[in-house]
Amino acid sequence: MNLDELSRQKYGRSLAELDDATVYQLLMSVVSEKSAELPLNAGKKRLYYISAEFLIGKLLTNNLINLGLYDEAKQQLAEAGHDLNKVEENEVEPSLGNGGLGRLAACFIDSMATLGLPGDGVGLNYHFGLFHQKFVDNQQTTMPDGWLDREGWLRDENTSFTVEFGSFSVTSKLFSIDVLGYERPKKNRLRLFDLESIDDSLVPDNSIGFDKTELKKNLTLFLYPDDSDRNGQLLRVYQQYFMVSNAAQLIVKEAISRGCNLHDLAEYAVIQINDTHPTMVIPELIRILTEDHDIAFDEAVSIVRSMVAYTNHTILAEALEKWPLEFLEEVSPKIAAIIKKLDELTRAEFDDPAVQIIIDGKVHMAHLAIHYGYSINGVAALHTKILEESELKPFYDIYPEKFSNKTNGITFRRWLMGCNPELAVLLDTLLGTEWRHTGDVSGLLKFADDDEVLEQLAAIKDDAKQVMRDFLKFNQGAQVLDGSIVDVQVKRIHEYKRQQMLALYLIWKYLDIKNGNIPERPITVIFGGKAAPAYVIAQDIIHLILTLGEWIANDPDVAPYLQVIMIENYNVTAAERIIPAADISEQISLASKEASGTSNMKFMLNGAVTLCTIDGANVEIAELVGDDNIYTFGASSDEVVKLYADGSYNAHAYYLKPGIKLLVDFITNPQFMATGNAERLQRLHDDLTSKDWFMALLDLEEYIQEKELVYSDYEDRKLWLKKSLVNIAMAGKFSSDRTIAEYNDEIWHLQADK
Ligand code: GLS
Repeated sequence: MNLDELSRQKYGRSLAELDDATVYQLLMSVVSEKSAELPLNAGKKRLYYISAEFLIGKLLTNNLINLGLYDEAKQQLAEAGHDLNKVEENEVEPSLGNGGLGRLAACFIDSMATLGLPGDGVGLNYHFGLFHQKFVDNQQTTMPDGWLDREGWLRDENTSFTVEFGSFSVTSKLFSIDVLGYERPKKNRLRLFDLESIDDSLVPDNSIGFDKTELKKNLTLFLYPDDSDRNGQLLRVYQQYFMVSNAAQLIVKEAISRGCNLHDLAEYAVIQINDTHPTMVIPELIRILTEDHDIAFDEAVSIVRSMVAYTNHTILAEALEKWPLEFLEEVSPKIAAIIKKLDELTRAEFDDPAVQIIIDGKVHMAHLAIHYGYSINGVAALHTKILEESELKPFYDIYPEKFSNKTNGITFRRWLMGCNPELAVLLDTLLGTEWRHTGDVSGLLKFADDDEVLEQLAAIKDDAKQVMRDFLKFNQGAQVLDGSIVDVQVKRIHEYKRQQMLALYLIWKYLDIKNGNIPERPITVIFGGKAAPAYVIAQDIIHLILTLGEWIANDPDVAPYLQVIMIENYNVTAAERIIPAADISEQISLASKEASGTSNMKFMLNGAVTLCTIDGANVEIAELVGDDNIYTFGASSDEVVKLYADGSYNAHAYYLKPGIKLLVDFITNPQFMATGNAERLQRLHDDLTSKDWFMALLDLEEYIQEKELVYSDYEDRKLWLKKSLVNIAMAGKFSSDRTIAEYNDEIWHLQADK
């Protein structure tokens, strides 16, 4: 690849003469052409990973890495005076996901391609994504995220299917994005279904409101459209059926083209459903086999049952979907009829009311997936244990052999090689380049007492902090304090993740500094994340954080030592700039509630030290790094489960503790309130003092203590750098290549292509 020559051919100018936007176009066309030439991973059996979300992030750097062109491109650009990071600013990030669930799907398709496993991601091509977050008056506002206009990776597959709903039908249109494996000669795809009759003009420029009843025009406008009313809920069911009907038709068509007679469909295809959103693929496949291919109902059920596997990603009731049967009857009477038949079959077999599919007129999607799939897995050891022993115990008692754990992972291509190239190069120097293929970075451990290596790690962290500073400055004009410790909590805003607990700590710290206790060094606390538009308290939490940030910035006694930055529109791109710079990784969910978490893994791999509750994959991180290299606090998952079971948590009693009351009441202190939105702050205060469903006050005192310990340990430079090194060295387990190899060995049984 000679970029200068290509530039001259294409634009009649040298590479040095191009502006960054044109350099981006040039690189993008080089990468697209190379990937278009790659054949697909082939094999008799293919995997279809169906997911409502794929949070894939920008693709240029990732694809350059996977094609083995990254170093070359970077060097040629540098010689011509260009910086790849700057060039990349011209790429728009696809808006196809929300949080960890969607990012996991993206890591998984990357790992599938890297392992040469024949399989594709299948989802929807949302025109305006989730939403674009903007802060106005210290509050979240939501705008359509019109990413498609400037996107260049989508390819039209010239494939369409008809999807029949109860009272009308629509035609789909299939697009795909190439998914490249790391230094692999073959590829997979992300297949994204769109709607022929989609109408972007339903969406105004500056709002995410639109006519939810115009189904022929709106099905692929937004991911997770507001479902606080009936029309919104119905729309979600329409979307889901649209997604899985297309997926099922695609699967059957492709299997037939590879020689399948449909009686043997399970030898040709396996489906992993990512959470419950794609569950209707089960009745839809049964429908296609019986209605279009004359296969008897019982046989169709047993075929489908041997090819669908389900991953559970949460125990939060709100996310375990239960749709009123009448909705399904409206969306697709045929699917509703099949679900009723399946429900009768399980009723005949099992007496326990808790395991039925239709309960009080509602269809429990997870129950459908467990009965009529062959595998169910949780996403971290603790989460799977909770599923087996409590949340899904009645199912585990029936089908113990269907249950397994698959601890999540992250792709090291994006979360190390791409976002932290300096660290990757240091690992190459110390360990050789094998780790790039195996994910095994444990060899680093032997340098734990090597001062030179520790100083190299420190220098890499400093450089990453500079990249972060530039990003925050460019993105939102934020000025990070010089020489500060960087303490980060980035993830969807949700009460169970307890951003409000970190906010209460910040109030404590603010008051402590006001009392004259000046920290050893400045502290920068960074938040990032979106709140669902219908989730009022989550938006109140954002408001508290932003108001607090402003309050502190305006107080000259405190501002030099403490700052709070909330990243606007947190996304994959922001994560890539922030995570390598972090010193402290905040993983402070209420124990039992975070199924796994994956930012914990990304931070660890980039040398941050974790401050956490014993929840999700934190448990496995703690086991790997040992007590000296992690900070844990708070009630255990068993204790929390018990508090919920006996209803004995009393938020008000905790609030009345003097040390806590002072902090919580700060939220409604008249001067503070006057700088923000009184209604929001009052509501949050009331919630914390009377309900506090996710028990932020329960762990607050211990959290404050542990944070102080973390900050003081940070001052022991050598000790801290060693902790950081151990974290990097032990992160190998969390490569998504390991996770996907486990899925394949234990669930999918695909033959890897050469
Ligand atoms: C989630 C969980 O909340 C995360 O803990 C988990 O890491 C992720 C991927 O398994 O799935 N479940 C969910 O509904 N959204 C998530 O991010």
